[in-house]
Amino acid sequence: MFTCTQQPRLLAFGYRTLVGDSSFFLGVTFGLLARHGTYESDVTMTSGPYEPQPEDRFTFGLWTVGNVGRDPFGVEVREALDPVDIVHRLADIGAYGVTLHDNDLVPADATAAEREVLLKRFREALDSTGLKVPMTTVNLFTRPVFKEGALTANDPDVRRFALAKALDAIDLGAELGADIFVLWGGREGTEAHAAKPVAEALDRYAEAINSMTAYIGARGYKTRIAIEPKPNEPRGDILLPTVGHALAFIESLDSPELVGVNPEFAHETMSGLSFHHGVAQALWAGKLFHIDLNAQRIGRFDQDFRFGSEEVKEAFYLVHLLETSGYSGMRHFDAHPYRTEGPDGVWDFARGCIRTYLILKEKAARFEADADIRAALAVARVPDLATPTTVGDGSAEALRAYVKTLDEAALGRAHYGHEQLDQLVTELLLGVR
Ligand code: GLT
Ligand code: MN
Ligand code: MN
Repeated sequence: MFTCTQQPRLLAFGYRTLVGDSSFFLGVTFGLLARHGTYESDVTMTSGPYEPQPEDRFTFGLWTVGNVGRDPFGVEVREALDPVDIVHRLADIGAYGVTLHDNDLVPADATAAEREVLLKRFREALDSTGLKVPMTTVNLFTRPVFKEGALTANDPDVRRFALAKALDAIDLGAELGADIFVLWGGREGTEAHAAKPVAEALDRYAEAINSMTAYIGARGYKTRIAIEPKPNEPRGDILLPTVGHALAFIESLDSPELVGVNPEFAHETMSGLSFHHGVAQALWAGKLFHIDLNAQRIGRFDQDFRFGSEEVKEAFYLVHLLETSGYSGMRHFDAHPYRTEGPDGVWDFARGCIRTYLILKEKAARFEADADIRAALAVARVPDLATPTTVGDGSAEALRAYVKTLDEAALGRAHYGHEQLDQLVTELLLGVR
């Protein structure tokens, strides 16, 4: 049983932000304060192999555990949480850090003085818990001004407004020590296709990101930008819909080295794609700057479920990939508790994300150590994939001469043992190996 006692704290003013389908509202009036907040967290830390360590790099967005359960058909079902409380509760469950949109912490209409008060009390919570802010992002989707687009809106004034907001958010991230700035273009798209010529919109998207990287350079920040692809929702179609689209787009930018991707499990799965394939290609390109972990079934709305709660085999391959590839970035959960949950369920959800990751990490280690699986991998000729294809001096002639010695029919009769290999993986995941 862990008990966390918080210091009395000052909430500077009524504080509302809207993030996608989440809403944080702390109804405390400016100057009023007086909440002697003491809470007893009922977090029971699991002893055993599934306890997070700082080096596991588990992070959560303020908008994830803070999600109040609103959906397109129903209102909030949970009380909004104070970001300071979230920091303490995340520390209790062993998270490494917390992430945020600009307006999760600082309401858009806050004065400079109010911004400072909010930042100060948030920083105090970070200092007292040791939690880090490795990533921040910008909300370019909630407010009416962005209904036709933000960085790719047809109206240049809307684009200017969005770009200035993004630059302010980059400043906020730098102040909090974040070195990753996520750009999720939820409103960059259209329903009425005649209204959005894609090539021009991509020109404007590139122009905006070039302005951001120029700004980062001019300010001397260590910030790198991570584009988060999504195929649809809230727009009918969103620009840069998949990891592949984003990777190709990045190469057209002025400073491609400063821009990578933030793939999300749910978003690639919505497109019917294998998430771990997309992540593997991002790693291969040196572009996996950050990752959003959650769960999703193909063909559904963006479900943002607890990590590993759906598509568990895909989740396993993803964890195996991250743990064997040398990826040293954050394991960021961008998921929501089910709408059925009250305050305690939120933390069951958060602990579940971490626990499932660690269980799958253990499965990944077992996969590596399992002699039968190693033998099956050899039958599948996996080690031979590392052998270069070219032969001799690499010329076409050397290749043709070599191929003359081959027996095509024999190659066509080869046995790869995929059924056995996949059954072994399935049994590993089902807990009988
Ligand atoms: C929003 C979206 C997420 C993005 C967040 C970053 S906002 O909640 O659904 O996938 O990662 O802007
Ligand atoms: Mn996301
Ligand atoms: Mn999502």
